[in-house]
Amino acid sequence: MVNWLNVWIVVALLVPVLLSLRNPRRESQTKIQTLPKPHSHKQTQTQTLHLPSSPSSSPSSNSFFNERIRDGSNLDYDFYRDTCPQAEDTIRSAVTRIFFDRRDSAPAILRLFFHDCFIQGCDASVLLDDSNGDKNRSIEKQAVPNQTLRGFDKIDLIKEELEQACPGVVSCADILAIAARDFVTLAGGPFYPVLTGRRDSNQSFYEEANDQIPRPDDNVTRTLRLFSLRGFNERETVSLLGGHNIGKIGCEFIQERLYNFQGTGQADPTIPVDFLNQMKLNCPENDTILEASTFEVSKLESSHSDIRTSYLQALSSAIPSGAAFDTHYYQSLLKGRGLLFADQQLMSHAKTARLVSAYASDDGSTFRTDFARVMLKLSNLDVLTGLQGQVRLNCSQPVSS
Ligand code: HEM
Ligand SMILES: *[C@@H]1O[C@H](CO)[C@@H](O)[C@H](O)[C@H]1NC(C)=O
Ligand SMILES: *[C@@H]1O[C@H](CO)[C@@H](O)[C@H](O)[C@H]1NC(C)=O
Ligand SMILES: *[C@@H]1O[C@H](CO)[C@@H](O)[C@H](O)[C@H]1NC(C)=O
Ligand SMILES: *[C@@H]1O[C@H](CO)[C@@H](O)[C@H](O)[C@H]1NC(C)=O
Ligand SMILES: *[C@@H]1O[C@H](CO)[C@@H](O)[C@H](O)[C@H]1NC(C)=O
Ligand SMILES: CC(=O)N[C@H]1CO[C@H](CO)[C@@H](O)[C@@H]1O
Repeated sequence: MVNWLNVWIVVALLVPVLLSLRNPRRESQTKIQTLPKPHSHKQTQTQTLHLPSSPSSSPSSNSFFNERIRDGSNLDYDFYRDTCPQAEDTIRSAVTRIFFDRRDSAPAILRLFFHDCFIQGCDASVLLDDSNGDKNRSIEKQAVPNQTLRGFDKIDLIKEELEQACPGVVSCADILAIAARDFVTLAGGPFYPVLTGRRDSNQSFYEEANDQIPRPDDNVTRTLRLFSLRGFNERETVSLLGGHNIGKIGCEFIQERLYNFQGTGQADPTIPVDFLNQMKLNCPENDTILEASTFEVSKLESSHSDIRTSYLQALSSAIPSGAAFDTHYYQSLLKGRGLLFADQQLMSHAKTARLVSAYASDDGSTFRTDFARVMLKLSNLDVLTGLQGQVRLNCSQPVSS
């Protein structure tokens, strides 16, 4: 009884916060409803949350138990307090150990988490190695914009530790959500609370990932549209892209921008000359093509990461300290020095450009506050809870029913 009381106190405290994080603009609400996803009617559930002020009225709704809930109001504070009280500590110490061994794990896991939540919600679908036991079907992690995702082994490592401590209890989706938060914090980013109780999907979503993961050559219109379909407004989108403060970008993602922009055979004319030369030096022409053909020949001994040797370090990662999560991403955009076309596009739309300037113009506190809020919102996106989904034993395999 006491536990349930606690749960409702926490829910009562959190619902107003969560509602305040919701996009108040009607525009994206209507866009959400046109989302061509099989579960699109779940949005009505989210909208009804506006009306009742008492949190206890939402679980009484029928669809509560069947639909993914967009705003995470069905998640719980410290969900594992009885079933695996050490879960969050275990994750934090594993993440800390991994981070000090491989600092580049932080951007890898942050990106993995973004890709997971963006496609059918934070349900660990991106971690699956097959789709419903059908190894012939393509899976999310093979979808084109996904191809260079890394860090799966780190999540497996953490999962193994938790399986030893509390077998079959902690979902891969929760592990990924908490690990992403802990990595962000270690990398110098802001701390934000992560609720728990996510369940894992039993399937992977290849077509959706191919279609809906933003692409590096997307214009700002498409980028904003993809994010608004998930309830993120312009401000939230611009702050979320601040994830590009850390990590590295494979040259293949900017080849076309440097050498054959929109089929012109030329570089993107908006890139400042000195920056263009610097990027070309890091990413020589035809590099990936050459490597790709080598790949065909030496497929057997060459693992995927060996093929892609040329990386352009995001300009931050030269700074080894925790200072990477500052405003340099936005300052680069102001100077026309964004790495991806999609990054720089934020400057070509009045509203997003204003936001970039705003983030770049103080000590970073506006960005950090917004980034914490938007990560909290991302973490709650379309989660499965209760009897939905499952808890995987191995993050790359669904539990067969
Ligand atoms: C318009 C939206 C976005 C596009 C087009 C995009 C695209 C990309 C691309 C092409 C890479 C390079 C991957 C590689 O070379 O292996 C990358 C890296 C990365 N992205 Fe994004 N991304 C977007 C939004 C986001 C968001 C919202 C986040 C997180 C909040 C994020 C986090 C990262 C991180 C941390 C990396 C570095 C990964 C690493 O070092 O392994 N991205 N992104
Ligand atoms: C996968 O494809 C192979 C050959 O294309 C076929 O023999 C096998 O039965 C398929 N497996 C499944 C699970 O569909
Ligand atoms: C996967 O879950 C969905 C509902 O979430 C269910 O309809 C389907 O039968 C499940 N598939 C398998 C193979 O368990
Ligand atoms: C942006 O890209 C979409 C397709 O991805 C295209 O339909 C649209 O015309 C583009 N908008 C601009 C302003 O280039
Ligand atoms: C790159 O490839 C294109 C087309 O194959 C070719 O025309 C060009 O000369 C190559 N550039 C370099 C630097 O090798
Ligand atoms: C999890 O499943 C993968 C196959 O998808 C397998 O390679 C791996 O060894 C399994 N991990 C554990 C801990 O059993
Ligand atoms: C990084 C990567 O694999 N890029 C590929 C994206 O998809 C297009 C079209 O399918 C390929 O041409 C790229 O090589």
